[in-house]
Amino acid sequence: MDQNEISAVNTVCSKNCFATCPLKVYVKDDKVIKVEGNNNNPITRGKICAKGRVYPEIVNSKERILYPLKRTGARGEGEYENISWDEALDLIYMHFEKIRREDGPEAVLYYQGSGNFGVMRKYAYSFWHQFGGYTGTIGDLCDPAAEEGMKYTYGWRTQNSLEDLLNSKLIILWGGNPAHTNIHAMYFINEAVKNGSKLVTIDPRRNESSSKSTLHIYPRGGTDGLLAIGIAKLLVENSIVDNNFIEQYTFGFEKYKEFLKEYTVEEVCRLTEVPLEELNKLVELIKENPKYAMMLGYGFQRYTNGGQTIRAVSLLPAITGSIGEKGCGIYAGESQGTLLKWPYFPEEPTRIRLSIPKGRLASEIEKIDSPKIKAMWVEKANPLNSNPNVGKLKTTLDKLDFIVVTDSFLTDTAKYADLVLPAASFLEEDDLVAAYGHPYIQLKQKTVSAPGQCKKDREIYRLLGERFKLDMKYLPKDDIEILSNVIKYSGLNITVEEMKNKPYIPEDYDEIAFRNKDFKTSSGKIEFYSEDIFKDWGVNQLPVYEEPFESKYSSKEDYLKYPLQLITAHALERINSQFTESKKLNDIFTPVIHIHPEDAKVRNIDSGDMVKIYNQRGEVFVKAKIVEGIKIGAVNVFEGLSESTKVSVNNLIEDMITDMGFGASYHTCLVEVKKLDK
Ligand SMILES: Nc1nc2c(c(=O)[nH]1)N[C@H]1C(S)=C(S)[C@@H](COP(=O)(O)OP(=O)(O)OC[C@H]3O[C@@H](n4cnc5c(=O)[nH]c(N)nc54)[C@H](O)[C@@H]3O)O[C@H]1N2
Ligand SMILES: Nc1nc2c(c(=O)[nH]1)N[C@H]1C(S)=C(S)[C@@H](COP(=O)(O)OP(=O)(O)OC[C@H]3O[C@@H](n4cnc5c(=O)[nH]c(N)nc54)[C@H](O)[C@@H]3O)O[C@H]1N2
Ligand code: SF4
Ligand SMILES: [Mo]
Repeated sequence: MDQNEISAVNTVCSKNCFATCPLKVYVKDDKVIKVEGNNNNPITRGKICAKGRVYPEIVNSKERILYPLKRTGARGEGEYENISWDEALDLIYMHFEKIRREDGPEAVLYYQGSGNFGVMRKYAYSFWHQFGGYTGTIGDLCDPAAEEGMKYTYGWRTQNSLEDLLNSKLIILWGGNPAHTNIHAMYFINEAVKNGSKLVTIDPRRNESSSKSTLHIYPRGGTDGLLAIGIAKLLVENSIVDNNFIEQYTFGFEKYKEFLKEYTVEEVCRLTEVPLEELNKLVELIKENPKYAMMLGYGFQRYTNGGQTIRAVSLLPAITGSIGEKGCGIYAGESQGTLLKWPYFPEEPTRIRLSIPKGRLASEIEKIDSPKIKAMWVEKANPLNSNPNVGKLKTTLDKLDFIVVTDSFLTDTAKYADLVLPAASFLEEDDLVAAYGHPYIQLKQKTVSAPGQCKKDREIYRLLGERFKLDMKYLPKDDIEILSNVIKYSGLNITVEEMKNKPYIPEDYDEIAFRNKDFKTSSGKIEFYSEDIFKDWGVNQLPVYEEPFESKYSSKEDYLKYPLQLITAHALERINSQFTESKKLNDIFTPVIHIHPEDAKVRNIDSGDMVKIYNQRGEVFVKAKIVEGIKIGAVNVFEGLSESTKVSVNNLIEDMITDMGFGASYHTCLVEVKKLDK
């Protein structure tokens, strides 16, 4: 092809985002010049967000790391010299081999984040298994409390198709903000509302998805489990119950009914700070529409009680039999990733120590012994920005002998590394990506060559394997051959060639989740009462409410000093810590703290004032923005802002984990806010 011609390549956005949009990427002279949505997916309908459109700016950015970098300054300073790949591999070999010999392979912590999705992530284990072992993480920063909560209640996580929202007369959006985080779901919600559906939103913030809601409920953060108990009580007391459904398809309802008696509605209203009229309004709406759609976000499971909260909330539709039919059900994300099977695992060594919860990295690295962690490998992650308790994590990481980070940018974490390896971007590789917001599996096609000396993570592992004299030959060198084999091994009825133009949907995909009431719990039913949850996590079989670890009632002394509850919702212009390199996005997005007028007034704060947000763990400086639509006593700063913008909100958050799933409990956090002198 003529080098000056513009070509369009079909690929997919593989960032950690519900949407997983198919993209049309325009390329000229091996450079990405423009990105558009691809029309070939009925859910995404050719639409993409502003982040998708700034990819040319990101992948062509002057800030991209193009060579392996060896640290020359102190950790965190960002002083590096360029070195060759040969030197970089030698350095890794020298450190890792010594550690493996003297301390054992478990002295290396392997840390993989969610910066880029695709089945090729599994390639890493070809190296780590043959290395003889490692220490790995358990749980996740994201939503494992939701995953576990759903598992013990419904057996697994799935949802009706997004199109089916158009059949819902009532949609309850609970602790989610799809206008930012799941734009295609928001489209279907808006269409449903246009057609006359009612929308209820439940969030301590009147969030960006609430504008069309008929009812917005502002619970005190972390009390949603209790709120759900209150609603369940009112449903049961008013006989808004589908007894047939309950009898046939659920387990433990009688015990649950007894359990509801332990709570009074007055207590629910007092602790959740939701007025009884609002509870009644919601119950009235459910009475009118007992079959409704409930969309769960992740914001309300980022608390120490997150798993039980998800159980309490997700049980509500079961009470009115609102499961397994058109226009109803729970939207909790898809689990299509499990359909992609990786055929290339070398034999698993016995010395894999999976023991450090990602959400407690700061505290656990130091505690672990025999052997102690000496080195760390970080890929697709930015823990010094994304993980809780960043201040403590810095101190912890500073004690390690050797840190390797692979990334495209000199992130907060990369600045702590001894060696930074230049990663190819997602537009420079082939892969298969399963979405979690819709059921399609799509092909990510390489659109351009990786610039400079950048390499795909898997190429890095191949080189490393060869340097360690491991057997890397069993993995085909050609990525398309690997993907073809994944497709065959996973039993998908499609070829890589066909996927270039169309997304894949499994033949047995059903747009109605649980149509056959096939709940994969121990009892085969929806479990109001779960024996397994007690056995596996030591929590109550019933969704008992517990105050979050740090709150107005559970840590009264702290509350006197830090009386505001900090929420860190996800921003429209970011995917977690990513996209800070885009000037176009930075121009439209300034870090601020949202604060209620009454909370601002007593602190003498006006919109635009610089304020300090602080607590016992750290401090952060931002501008204030006074907003009516936030609960009194709660403040919000969007998460994921880079330290280079002087906002690292995770300085303020304790590295506590959730009641199940080893999740991070980001929203369990009290702070105070103070106006800064000009
Ligand atoms: N644009 C964009 N899209 C994204 C991401 C991103 O960073 N940016 N990240 C992706 C990832 S990794 C994830 S996990 C998802 C997250 O997707 P969402 O769950 O939709 O997003 P969050 O902002 O975490 O939380 C949603 C809402 O929960 C509210 N909330 C906080 N505490 C409580 C509470 O106690 N009760 C209730 N009822 N609500 C509460 C917050 O105010 C927020 O509006 O989005 C994905 N999509
Ligand atoms: N306060 C607060 N903090 C949060 C949250 C919150 O709600 N509140 N949400 C949390 C959630 S839900 C999540 S999922 C986490 C995510 O946190 P992380 O797992 O850290 O993910 P990202 O910030 O998306 O990306 C991390 C890095 O991956 C790099 N990267 C991208 N693609 C590649 C690649 O192909 N190879 C390599 N080697 N690197 C690549 C990016 O440049 C980026 O620096 O953040 C969490 N942090
Ligand atoms: S970030 Fe999300 S919404 Fe934006 S293009 Fe990527 S997948 Fe689509
Ligand atoms: Mo996430």
